[in-house]
Amino acid sequence: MENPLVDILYTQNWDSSTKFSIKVTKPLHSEVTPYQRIDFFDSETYGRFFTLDGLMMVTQKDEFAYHDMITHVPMATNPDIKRVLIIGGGDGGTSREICRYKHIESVDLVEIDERVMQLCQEYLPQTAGHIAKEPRLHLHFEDGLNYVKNKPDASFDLILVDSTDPIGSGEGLFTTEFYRQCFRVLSDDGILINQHESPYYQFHVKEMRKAHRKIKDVFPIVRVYQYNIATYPSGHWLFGFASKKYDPVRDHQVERWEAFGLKTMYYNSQIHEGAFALPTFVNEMLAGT
Ligand code: AAT
Repeated sequence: MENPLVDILYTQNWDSSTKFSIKVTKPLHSEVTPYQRIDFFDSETYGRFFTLDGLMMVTQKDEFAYHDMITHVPMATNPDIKRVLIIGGGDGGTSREICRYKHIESVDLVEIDERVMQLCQEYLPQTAGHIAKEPRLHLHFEDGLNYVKNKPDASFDLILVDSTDPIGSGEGLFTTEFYRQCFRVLSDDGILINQHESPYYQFHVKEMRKAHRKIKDVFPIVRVYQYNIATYPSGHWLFGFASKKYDPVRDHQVERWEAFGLKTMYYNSQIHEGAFALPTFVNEMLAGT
C-alpha cells in the first residue's frame, strides 16, 4: 500500500552532480541478460518506462519525439526509400514509425539482446505491439556491426542506428569500421541516421565530437539535427544525418512527405528544417572536430 512517508525512485546520474528521478509507482520486472540489466517500471507522469544498465531508454510519455525524429527526417529527404535497416531498437518504436509508410518494402531489425524485444512485447505494446503482425519486418538477434559486415554492397537505402550510448554493447556502433561498413551496404542515395548524444554534459559532448569526426571521414554529406526529449540527460539531444547524395535541408521533399498524410506528434515540415539550425555553442563544438 502507498505510504506517504516513502517514495521509490528511479534515479539516473546525468553527470557527477546532477540527478534525474522519477517516482516509481510499481517496479514491474528486472533481469540480467548476457548483455545488460533490464528494468521496467510504472510511473505517474511518464507512464511505463524501461532502462538498460540503469540508463533511460523509452518512456511512454516522450518516446514519440525520439522515434519521430529518427524516422521522418530521412523519409522526408528521400521519400523513395524502400529497404531499411534498423540497428538496435528492440523496443520497436523506430520500426513502428517506419512501417507507417506503405511503400517501404522491407525492414531488417538487428537487436543484440532478444530479451529487450520479448519484454517490450509483454510490457510496452505502445512501441512493440506491431512486431508480431508486421510481415515486412525481419528480425535478427545479433551484434549490429557483425550483421553489416556480412551484407553485400548496396543492400539498404536507409540505416537507422537506434542503439544505446557508446558504453557496453553499443560501443562498436560508434567506430570508424562500423561507419565504413554502413557506407558500403548503403545504395548510392543512401542515408544513415545515428545517435549524436547530447551537447550538454561532458561525457556526451566527448562522445558526440568523436562520433562526428569519424562519420565526416567516411560520408560526403554530414549534418547534425536536434530534438527535445525530457527523459534523456539535459533533454537536448542530437541525431547525426550522413548521406552519399542528399542534403536534408536542400533536398527536403515537403510536398511529397505531406502527401503521405501521416499524423505525427513531434515531427512536422517546419521542425524538419528548424532542427538543422543549431545553437552557436553546438556549431562550435562540431566545428572543432
Ligand atoms: N528506441 C529507443 C531505444 C533504444 S534501445 C537501444 C537498443 O540497442 C537496446 O535494445 C540494445 O540492446 C540495442 N543494442 C545495443 N548495442 C547493440 C549492438 N551492438 N547491436 C545491436 N543492438 C544493440 C535507444 C535508446 C537511446 C538512448 C540514448 N540516450
